[in-house]
Amino acid sequence: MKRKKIAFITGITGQDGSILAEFLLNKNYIVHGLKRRTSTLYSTHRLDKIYQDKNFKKNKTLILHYGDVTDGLSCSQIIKEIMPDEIYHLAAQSHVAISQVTPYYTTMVDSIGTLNILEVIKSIKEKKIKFYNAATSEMYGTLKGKYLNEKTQFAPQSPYASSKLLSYWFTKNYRDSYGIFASNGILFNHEGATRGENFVTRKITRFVAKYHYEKKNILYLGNLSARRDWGHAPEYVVAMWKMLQYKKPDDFVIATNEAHSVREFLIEAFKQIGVKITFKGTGSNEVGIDAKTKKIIVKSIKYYYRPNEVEALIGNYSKARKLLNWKPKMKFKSIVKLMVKEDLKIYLKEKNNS
Ligand code: NAP
Ligand code: G4F
Repeated sequence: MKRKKIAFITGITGQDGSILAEFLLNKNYIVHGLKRRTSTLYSTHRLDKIYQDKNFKKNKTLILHYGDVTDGLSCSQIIKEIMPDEIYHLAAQSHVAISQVTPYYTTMVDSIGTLNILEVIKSIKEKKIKFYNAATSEMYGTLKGKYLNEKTQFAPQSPYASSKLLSYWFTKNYRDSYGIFASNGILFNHEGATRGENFVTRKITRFVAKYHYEKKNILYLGNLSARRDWGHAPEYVVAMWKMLQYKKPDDFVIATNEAHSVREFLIEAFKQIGVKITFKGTGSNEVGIDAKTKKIIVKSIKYYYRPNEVEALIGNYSKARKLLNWKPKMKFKSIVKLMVKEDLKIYLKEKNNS
């Protein structure tokens, strides 16, 4: 019988890590994940779906290990114990605005965390462990009238983006200097039903679900004109896996070649509950109005504006299409629809449990 491949995922409790774990288990991998100690037991809620699957106990192996990517010693002990074939390094302080108030911490996790894992891989001589690094489109900074690809120059505009750029370079340097199979996935924004609640898409879809049932409150946001290339997260984890199955390590942009504004996201999300939203004003004075009731339901406020905001990002995924045979499937409107639909269900579930 063929030996099962072993994967180790840092950031397994996050949006991408939990989706990737499910994908790899379905591909018959043994999956190990790194989880942080928290004061509640519920940091693993995104993995519940896997544990609740009735085939899980029979056929699947998912093992979680306590640790932290800033603690090189614990990472080393775990990796040497499990000796994975592939490491998917997704752990990060992944919120751009929060990186602006925690720049040191963000750098320790997002840059030094990556270095810690690469050092362990370098020290292991008896196995060639493949490494995936979660790089990001934020490394480019504001788009200057072009579709961004692997050759575009980076110009990071936040501590998050700068620390991810260092992590990108560590990955490339360890590949070029030590022959490690280390690839960077330069992923553009990707969303889904389990997206963190303080990213703009999920913040909107959670509010819309609540508004549908309660018909009250105002959603406070920042820059409604910001444009992002939003894809569907489950498709993006497939790209991560494809990068590590490719014949050689390399760097790949994963995107949709399309961008939409936060305002367009709002219009589409409210449409799902039969609400037409119109806008008045500009910048941090802009408001969104329920066209039927004439009530203000969205307000742009300075508090959520970022210093040195990345105004727009659009990716060009041609290299991934050509070399990995990867392309995005779900379009913007379907992503919004899916997220609102799931949040309507979640609203009712939370209501019934309270
Ligand atoms: P996420 O939902 O914020 O998940 C981040 C994960 O990292 C969580 O499991 C978190 O654990 C873990 N983590 C944070 N600090 C850690 C530490 N010091 N040690 C160990 N684990 C730690 O992020 P995501 O959206 O899944 O994104 C996955 C990765 O891709 C991140 O590196 C992100 O920067 C990058 N990325 C994301 C996107 C996107 O649009 N989603 C685009 C480009 C790049 P807790 O659950 O305990 O907090
Ligand atoms: O949803 P966001 O916070 O995502 P952002 O900053 O683009 O970062 C995400 O995507 C990156 C890939 O490009 C990842 F690397 C990163 O880890 C993360 O997953 O904000 C999107 C846009 C921004 O321009 C922001 O200024 O929405 C704007 N925005 C407007 N009002 C808001 C809000 N963002 C948030 N989080 N909250 C608001 O109230």
